[in-house]
Amino acid sequence: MTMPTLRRFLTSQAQPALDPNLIFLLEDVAAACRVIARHIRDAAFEGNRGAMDSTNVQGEVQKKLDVIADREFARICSNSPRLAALVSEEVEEVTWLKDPEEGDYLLYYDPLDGSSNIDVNLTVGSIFSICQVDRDGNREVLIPGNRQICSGYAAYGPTTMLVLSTGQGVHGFTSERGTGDFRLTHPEMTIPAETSEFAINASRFRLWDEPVRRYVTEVRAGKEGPRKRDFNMRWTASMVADVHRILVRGGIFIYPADTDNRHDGGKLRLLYEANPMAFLIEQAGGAALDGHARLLDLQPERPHQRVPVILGSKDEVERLRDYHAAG
Ligand code: P6P
Repeated sequence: MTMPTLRRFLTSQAQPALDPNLIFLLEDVAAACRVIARHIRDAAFEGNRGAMDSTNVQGEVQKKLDVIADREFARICSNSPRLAALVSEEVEEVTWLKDPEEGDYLLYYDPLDGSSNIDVNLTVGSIFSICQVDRDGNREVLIPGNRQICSGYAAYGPTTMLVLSTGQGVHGFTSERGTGDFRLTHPEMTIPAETSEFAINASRFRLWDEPVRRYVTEVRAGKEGPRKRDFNMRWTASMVADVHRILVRGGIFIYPADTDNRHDGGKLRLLYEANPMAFLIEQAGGAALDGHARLLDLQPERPHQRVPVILGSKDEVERLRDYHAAG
């Protein structure tokens, strides 16, 4: 079958067969993403554009669709067999669904990432990560990214895509008109080691440390500069869209610590943004660091902990790592 459905793909994985309960959970995540895509599409007709008069645990003003997306994730996934807890960007506390047993799953998610793009009709996404309970009764959710079982994202753009990895490469599925089924359209997504495209919010130049300023100054200098080739810049203010572009054609994504966000640890959240994206990037042959260390090796200290993020094409990520090491 050339474009198997998500279920056919997951059940026919040649590598060690996936736990049926993980397949059930991934199908529930996919269902939640399909429902969220419909809410986004119909938001203008259902009075769901714009902001709530509330803020989330991050201190960010919540969009109506942030709240709806979080509610749909919880509603659709909570009955998944062997799912023990939910960790959501929109909810301060961990939601325990059952007494954890060894092998149960933990679902971490950013239900609607980049939601500031919603009202201007640009691509947004949902990001998810799945880990496992390592022993009966262990209510620990602060698990390093190198123990993720699976991660992925939905991209709500010109098409609705689901991109995920269960540790056997990265694969992209597109929701087809009519049934809404996710069908395999982007098998084995890989990232070239070399790239000439970088993604960073350049308006923050004055806030960056010297290694990042050096890197961006050099790539902006183009072929007349030390890199001896021209670079292109993209910044969508939607991590899902920027990471998807990198998985499709390469690139480097940089959200560094800076003088404005350093006291928070950075901008992006470790458990449900950095770790799931880092898992995908590494599975696709790229690299993902906090500037010095491998993101997947960081020991989380808080559920909503923030970290610096540098990820994408290996040659560029390692160059920026070397600049950080040189200070
Ligand atoms: P800035 C969206 O709010 C987000 O968490 C990521 O999706 C995105 O990469 C980043 O923040 C955008 O940050 O500083 O450009 O608004």
